[in-house]
Amino acid sequence: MGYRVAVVGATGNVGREMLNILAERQFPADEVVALASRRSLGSEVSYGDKTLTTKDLDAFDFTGWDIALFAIGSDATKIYAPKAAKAGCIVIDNSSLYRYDADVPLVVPEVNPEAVEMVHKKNIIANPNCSTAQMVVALKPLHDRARIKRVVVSTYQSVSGAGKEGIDELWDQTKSIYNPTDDKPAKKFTKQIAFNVIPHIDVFMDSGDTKEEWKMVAETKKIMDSSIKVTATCVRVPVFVGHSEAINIEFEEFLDEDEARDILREAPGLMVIDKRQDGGYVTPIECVGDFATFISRIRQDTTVENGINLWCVSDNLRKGAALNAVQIAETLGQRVLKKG
Ligand code: 11C
Repeated sequence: MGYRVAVVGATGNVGREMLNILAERQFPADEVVALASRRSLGSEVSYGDKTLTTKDLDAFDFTGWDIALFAIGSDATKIYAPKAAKAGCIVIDNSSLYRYDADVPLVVPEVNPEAVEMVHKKNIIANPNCSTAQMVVALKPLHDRARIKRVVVSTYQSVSGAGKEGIDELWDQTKSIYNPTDDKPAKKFTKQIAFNVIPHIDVFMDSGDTKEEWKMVAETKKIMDSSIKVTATCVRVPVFVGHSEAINIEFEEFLDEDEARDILREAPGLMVIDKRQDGGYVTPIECVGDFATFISRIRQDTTVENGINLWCVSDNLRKGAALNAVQIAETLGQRVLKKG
């Protein structure tokens, strides 16, 4: 006997990827339902070789459903996630609403799979922000070996992190550059994104950091180790899919670059492509549609006592969102629900 799974927000970029990944990974589902707001009601979405017609989230009764993968904004999640959880359906939530709640585990299965076992406190598990998820997969095996003291990360984040409107804005502005009569002013982003970069993701906080930068700090501490210091600069770049990160890591113990490369090669969820030659590294366009987080440019940072630099790239709609959510569902099945 398998699981009954609801995908909430099934017509969005992340919801569609959740359905693709459930099918690709042959998640043991007896039944899958696609739920959406009334606005997208009746839309068709693919689930493997099947087509599902979306049902009305507002009228849906979660009783008897095992798992709901939520990919709607925090405001709607606030209404529907407690309803599902109360009905006995475990919510795996991609929004930021519950991530910092002490009674809600924040899980990246390669890093802290055991955290799913505290799901029963609220029947909710949170999925981290995309930029955090790929980073902690890379940091964890290195931390286990040499204890990380401090991380300095600069991100290069694709427009799909800002949803369909972000994708459309990059596309429209890029086309309009060649047709000056068809001006496309910035709407979703605060400045022109085509042929530009914008050092601003999410809202500004009193500290001067943006919320995206704050999330990388808070989530890394919750998922991995509260003693790790993280400082981040998050930048939007004109790339459709795939977030990249330049990560500088300081350890308590010395870690040689070759040993770091060997550790990363063996670690779950990672693929090391690191040849010190033209093109011997991964760029975002090459990681689209993949499950792995790619690591390149591993090298010693000799300006500090025990430092390593690396380059980390992943599909933000997959490891950064839908894949991690499905992996949480798999982990939940193995460790908690144990059906079949
Ligand atoms: C971005 N990382 O690239 C964001 C999107 O907290 O889940 C995901 C925001 C979140 O804009």
